[in-house]
Amino acid sequence: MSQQQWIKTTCPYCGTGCGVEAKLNGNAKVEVRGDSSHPANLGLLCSKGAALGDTLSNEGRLRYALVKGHQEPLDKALSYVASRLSQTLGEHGPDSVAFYVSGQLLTEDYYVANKLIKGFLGSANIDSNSRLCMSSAVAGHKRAFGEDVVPGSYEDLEHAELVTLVGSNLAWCHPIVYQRLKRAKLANPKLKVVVIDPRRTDSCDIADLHLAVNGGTDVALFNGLFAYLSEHGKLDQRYLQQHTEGFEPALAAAKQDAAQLSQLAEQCGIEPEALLRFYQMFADTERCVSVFSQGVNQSAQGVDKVNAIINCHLATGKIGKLGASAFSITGQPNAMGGREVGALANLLAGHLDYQPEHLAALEAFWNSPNLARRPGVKAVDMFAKVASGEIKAIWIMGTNPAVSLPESAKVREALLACPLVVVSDCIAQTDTTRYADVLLPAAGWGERDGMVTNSERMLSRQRAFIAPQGDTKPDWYLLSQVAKKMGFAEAFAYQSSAEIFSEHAALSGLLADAKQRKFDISALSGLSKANYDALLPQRWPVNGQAQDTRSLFSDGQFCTASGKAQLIAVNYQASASSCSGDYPLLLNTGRVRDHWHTMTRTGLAAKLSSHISEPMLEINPADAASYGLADGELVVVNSQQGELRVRLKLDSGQKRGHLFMPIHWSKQFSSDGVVSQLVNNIVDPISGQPESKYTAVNLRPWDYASEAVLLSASALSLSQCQALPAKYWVKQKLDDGFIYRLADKQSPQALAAALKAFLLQQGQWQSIDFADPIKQQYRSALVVAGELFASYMVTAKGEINSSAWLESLLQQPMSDNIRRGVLAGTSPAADLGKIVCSCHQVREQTIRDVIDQHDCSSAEQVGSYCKAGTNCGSCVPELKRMIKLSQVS
Ligand SMILES: Nc1nc2c(c(=O)[nH]1)N[C@H]1C(S)=C(S)[C@@H](COP(=O)(O)OP(=O)(O)OC[C@H]3O[C@@H](n4cnc5c(=O)[nH]c(N)nc54)[C@H](O)[C@@H]3O)O[C@H]1N2
Ligand SMILES: Nc1nc2c(c(=O)[nH]1)N[C@H]1C(S)=C(S)[C@@H](COP(=O)(O)OP(=O)(O)OC[C@H]3O[C@@H](n4cnc5c(=O)[nH]c(N)nc54)[C@H](O)[C@@H]3O)O[C@H]1N2
Ligand code: SF4
Ligand SMILES: [Mo]
Repeated sequence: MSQQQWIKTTCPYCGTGCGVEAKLNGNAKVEVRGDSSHPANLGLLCSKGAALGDTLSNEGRLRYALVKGHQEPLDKALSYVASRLSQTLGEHGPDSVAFYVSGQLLTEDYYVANKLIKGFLGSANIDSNSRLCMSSAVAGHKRAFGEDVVPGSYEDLEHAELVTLVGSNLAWCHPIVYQRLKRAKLANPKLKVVVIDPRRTDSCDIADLHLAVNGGTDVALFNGLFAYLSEHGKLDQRYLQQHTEGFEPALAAAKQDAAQLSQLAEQCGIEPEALLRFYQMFADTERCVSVFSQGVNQSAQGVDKVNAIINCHLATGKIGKLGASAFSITGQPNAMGGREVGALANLLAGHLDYQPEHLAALEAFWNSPNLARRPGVKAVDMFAKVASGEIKAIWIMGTNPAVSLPESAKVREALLACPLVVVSDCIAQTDTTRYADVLLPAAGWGERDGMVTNSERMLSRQRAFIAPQGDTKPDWYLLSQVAKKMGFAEAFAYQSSAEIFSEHAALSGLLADAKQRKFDISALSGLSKANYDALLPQRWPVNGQAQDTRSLFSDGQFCTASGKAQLIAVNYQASASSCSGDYPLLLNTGRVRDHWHTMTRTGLAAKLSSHISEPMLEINPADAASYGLADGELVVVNSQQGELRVRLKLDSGQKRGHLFMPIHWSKQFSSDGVVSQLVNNIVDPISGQPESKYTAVNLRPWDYASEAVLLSASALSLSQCQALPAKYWVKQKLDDGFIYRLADKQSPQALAAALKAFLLQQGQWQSIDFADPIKQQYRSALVVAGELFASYMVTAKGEINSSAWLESLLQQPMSDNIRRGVLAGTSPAADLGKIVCSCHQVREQTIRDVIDQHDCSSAEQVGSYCKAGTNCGSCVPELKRMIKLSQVS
């Protein structure tokens, strides 16, 4: 492999599945750019994709295997895993072992994990973090279409005249799909966009209508639409007759929820006129696409929500046509691949089900000695069984459940008590690797090779372009070695991902005639390694028949026994976790623009860490006022599951009574940021997906006395600092070090003394100090040989306005400058504020200055002066808000 050539691969983040080109430059740094030949993104990348090179540092990398904390040769560690798994199986049977896997594994890793546990260990206890993500969509698709099929493709957006985003913040979570939508809207002024989301998100920037619904009310809203369509003669009777079943009971149920528009609107928390306007838009537009994501799936009624949406599309025949589709947009880069290989407890493999004919075919195909014959446990139950001791060995790969599962404190306790916890990861220290008896070094993005499938069923290759570090190996290799050591050498003799993919493709053709299965890529089985390596992105099915894969079900033939789609009778139910006197507020959780999940990768990039540098709790200003709380204050938020401290952010885009907190901060980055410790583990009864968007909570002030900003050239273990009893802290990566934000109950003077004592424990440093006891300001720099090691400023609660001068110290080698900085508490460099445009690193103040100086009235104008917003466009909504603000003031 030549290191200097651009290698085509795929972005490892969201389900958009953008094509990326990467290469090593002369300084051993990885450069990336968008792949203009990839059909998903045509060369565009968002801020996270563009910063991929910055996340490939050696920092914190897991390079070698560890058994009980001691480094071991990989082969020895794998032997240990094999013997402990065999022993557990022998003593306690197949139900005592479990694999918890991830939509970030490649298809080949996923396939081998599923084959090993279901086909050879005899247990179906394999579940994926996709349970927390896509499982309601999977179940909804199966109920409606007979198979888990996303009917549409991104091209639908370019052909639609109404795109409704339901519980999807596309602008931040699928930025390149959002850019496609935005461009489509510019090209076709008839295209209307509706956003259904309790929050006013950046996706509302291009919305013609925003329905700020009460959390959890989508079934009622779509039932109302169904009833409206019926009442106004807008159903497609011919389509219903020829291609569907279940119409009458589904409509009757819908009508029960929708007796009166005014009542319905009140239940949904919106104006009747707005609701009516949406209903009219849907009724009067032929080509409608409803894009839905976690605001739909992550609900105790997630599957019903999915079917309530699909019902409206089926009843109007708005499906299976370019520009007309119900479009579940997947979260992770290979969530779809995981569904193909069946690595969820209730799926088998290759879209086969637990039924005798399918089991027999799979058993023969795998030559399986011990095929699991019934579904295993789903994620939340899996960890409950780990806690109760029924599961005694768990292998976690490519996911961080100590942060991402609901009631995360209980998950941590379960892992602590489990006799065997194996974790494969690329990063040595995560909240989950802490609990590992065996840590296996997994090859990461750039080092591994395989297939992913994006939201629109597009298979794309991830290709390696850097050498693996230390003993790191792809997950399929780790799994195959353990399988061999457990006595299954023949079935796991894989030498390459190409061989595994070929087997997976062949399996997808099993029983192809017996069922109208859409997932069939059997034409790709038997690909040579060279052809696999050269494979161009393509959408399934790939079964040797010429067909247009952009819109499936265009012939009105579905995958059910009758060939007809099913309308499902669903009724709105209030959430099981209701807001009441003790917990009057609804906590919603989700994502921010520049971070990915538990930050193990995006947290390494300074570029991505500045847009939002601290976890925050967003609240409507009127709610904050009624609690007597101010913007920027640290507060305590508590639920029945636990409590944490978080910085309050007033945001008029929040609905009254609703709060929002991001999911990204783990214990590696903060003392209190793990929001899942508050989230209840109520799940959808069909899909088992947790209701991550809905937890009843309460709020109160936190009485702290002092705050600090601490700069350090190297990472510090603040959680170990005994002198900080309250220990609120958050860590942020900078280019040359780290910045910590702290708060404490001690006086500023005591906090300053505690910090100094802690820092002096780290080495023999000379300190330069400033103290103003009247103003309660304390500043200090610790220097050795003219080099800054750490510096901090401490003030009373709420008095820290900026940390810019501290950050600027890192770039100054001269101790005189440092001394001046500490004494003055100001920086020679101006405070430019947070980064707004990550791609071009443009900060807030620069943008404000440009707006003022040039009297800008559009984001394009701002971009022409300072480049902000001119690459991925994700910050354009923020630029527009800044322009609006400047016009008001
Ligand atoms: N930047 C970034 N992008 C990502 C990810 C990331 O970590 N960071 N993760 C990826 C993954 S795995 C996923 S699954 C996707 C998720 O992508 P999205 O689903 O778009 O993201 P979320 O922020 O989880 O939630 C979407 C919206 O649902 C709204 N919502 C909450 N409750 C309700 C409700 O009851 N009804 C309705 N209609 N809306 C509601 C929330 O307010 C939120 O704005 O993002 C992917 N892309
Ligand atoms: N409250 C709340 N909770 C949520 C959500 C929410 O909206 N609200 N969203 C849920 C959703 S949709 C999702 S998808 C989950 C995501 O949650 P997680 O899957 O737990 O989050 P990640 O940080 O993506 O974890 C991936 C881990 O895999 C490691 N890794 C990366 N590449 C590889 C590899 O090639 N091999 C191996 N073995 N490891 C690798 C990373 O270092 C990291 O530790 O969170 C869920 N939890
Ligand atoms: S939209 Fe961004 S994060 Fe998602 S695949 Fe494309 S570049 Fe990666
Ligand atoms: Mo997800």
